[in-house]
Amino acid sequence: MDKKIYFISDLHLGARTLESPLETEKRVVKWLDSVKDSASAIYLLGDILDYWFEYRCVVPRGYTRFFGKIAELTDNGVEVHWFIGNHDIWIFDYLPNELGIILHKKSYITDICGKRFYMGHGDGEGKRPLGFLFLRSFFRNKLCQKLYSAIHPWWTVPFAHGWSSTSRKSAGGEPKFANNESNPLVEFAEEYNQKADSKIDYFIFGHQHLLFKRPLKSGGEIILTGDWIKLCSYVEFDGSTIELKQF
Ligand SMILES: [Mn+2]
Repeated sequence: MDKKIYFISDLHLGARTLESPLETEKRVVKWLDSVKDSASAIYLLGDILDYWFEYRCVVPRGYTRFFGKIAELTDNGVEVHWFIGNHDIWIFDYLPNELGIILHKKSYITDICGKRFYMGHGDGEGKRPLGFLFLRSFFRNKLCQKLYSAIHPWWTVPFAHGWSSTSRKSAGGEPKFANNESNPLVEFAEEYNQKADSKIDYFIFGHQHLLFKRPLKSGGEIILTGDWIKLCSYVEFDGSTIELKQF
């Protein structure tokens, strides 16, 4: 393979808790610019936007530079896959049609250059607190989404941004893990490869805002993609080796 595959997650663009949301967006765009010629595909592994809700006829403001750059890449034949996270859940048909992205609502297994990948945001696997599971199914419920969309954005948008900032510190947000404690995603991957007939070579997840690559006892490796709040990290696969990098 003469081109490369890239993975990033947890940009949380537009988050009120970012020091400068615009600077983060510009930095991401710079990174996209730096990889656009070498990339055959880019996997956005969720929580790319801190909050987003597509109504049938209108969409939220912001993210102009980022969206423009993604559209430029897909127009030039780069495959861009976008996995919804637990913040950018409500992407429906607008972003796929407008930006030419391939939308994934759940984790996805695929073979690239003879390696088997299991990738997703990471909020759908492993042991999670009950409160988180309840909110996850509530947020993903079609009827709840319909009802929510009937409320004027005047009320919902400020609420959602407030919720998103506070939830990062509680059960609804990203779990906090130290690198060495037992990690539900690592446990999930271990168990999966123990039982699987065709083992996964690389499990790749975001969500935890950790950046690491670890061999599994049951075979294969697990990679966490970090974030763009502190780490500005990404994962690069050139067809034979996989590397963690920072921009
Ligand atoms: Mn997340």
